[in-house]
Amino acid sequence: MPGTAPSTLTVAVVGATGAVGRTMTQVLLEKRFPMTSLRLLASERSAGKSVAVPGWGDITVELATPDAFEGIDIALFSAGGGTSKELAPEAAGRGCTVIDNSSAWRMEPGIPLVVSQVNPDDLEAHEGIIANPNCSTMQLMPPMMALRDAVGIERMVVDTYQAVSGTGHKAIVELEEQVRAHAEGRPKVANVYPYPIGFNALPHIDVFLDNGYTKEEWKVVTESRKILHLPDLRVSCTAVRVPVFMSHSEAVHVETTAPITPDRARALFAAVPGVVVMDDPTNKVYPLAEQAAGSDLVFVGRVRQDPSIPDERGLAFWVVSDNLRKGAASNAVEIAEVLVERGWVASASRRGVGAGAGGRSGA
Ligand code: NAP
Ligand code: 3JN
Repeated sequence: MPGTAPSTLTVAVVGATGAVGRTMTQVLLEKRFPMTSLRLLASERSAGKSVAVPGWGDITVELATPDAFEGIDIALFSAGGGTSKELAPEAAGRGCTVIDNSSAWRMEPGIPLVVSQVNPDDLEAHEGIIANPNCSTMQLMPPMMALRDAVGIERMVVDTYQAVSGTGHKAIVELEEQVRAHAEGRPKVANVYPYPIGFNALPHIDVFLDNGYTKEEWKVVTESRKILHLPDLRVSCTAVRVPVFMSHSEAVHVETTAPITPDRARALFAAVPGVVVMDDPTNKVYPLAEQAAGSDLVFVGRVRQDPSIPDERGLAFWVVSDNLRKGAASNAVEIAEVLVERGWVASASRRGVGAGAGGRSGA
């Protein structure tokens, strides 16, 4: 039975001074999220500093400690996996619903891993911690859901072209500096990445695993299976960092169970909320990273048959989305919106869905 949403909501952004945290605050304000109080949390490096928040005045950044979560209804975390591991259970134990943007909890059984328009029903059973997927997984899921539901999917091969903003503000500054250095004939100095990212393509995102894949690539494999409820889906991924500031692009090859034509796929994609099909190559219409930046939409184009798969069961397409918005902050806020709409802000046990009962926003 759904609980009742509190009439006054206190929301916290944890990691509020970072690239993702700042976007989370911006998206909360843009969407007019129904909060009556906004708290900004970070480490001791930023605690005590003041942040100007349009419409809310200057908000003082607080130190993220377990007790800081007393009285907070929803906390959007983007302060790294270590902070999430330590503080998310502390927050949840104090009645706060955590929407975590790190990889710390994504593959934990019982923790919902949710793309707002793909598997929102998975939120109902949450026990205080909800995981937001990796940005590369995120933008793939709405079109893949459409194919799964219409014709079934057997296999997916994804190659990513990822923007430097996925590494945070320091990587944006490094690319800018390397572009300047190139123009001025100076050497390009790499600090953030193992090699210069300027005028380069680095097939190395996150650490290498024993199986030869990077952790970023393996997140796409495992997270896709969990979100789509397809534990046996065959997936391979190559993740590449490219000298783009904003928006990740992906080349996707899918083997479907039943035949599908590109025309039908375009119609299926266009019917998914939050997906826009841009596919008129003769007029040079296809999704571009620069155009997607600042949008919460997922753009799909270059839809064509993959002739390497028989019986019209192969499809190739190109997916682009703003990695800091739909890929991180906007999906987290969309999850919070679903929780409020459905009265699921408190955990299932506090709502009385599980063994427990009672709770601040419980029925
Ligand atoms: P960033 O720009 O470096 O910001 C990190 C933020 O975390 C800052 O606000 C920092 O606060 C805070 N922080 C660091 N250690 C902390 C601690 N011990 N306690 C509290 N706050 C702490 O990084 P970002 O690019 O925003 O990314 C942040 C995290 O979001 C990543 O580590 C990752 O887990 C996640 N992320 C997810 C996606 C995705 O695909 N969904 C994409 C990018 C990032 P100070 O100002 O005090 O240092
Ligand atoms: O590199 C990108 O484009 C996305 C980066 C995501 C990221 C960066 C640092 C740590 C993550 C993530 O969300 O998977 C993490 C992490 O929490 O593992």
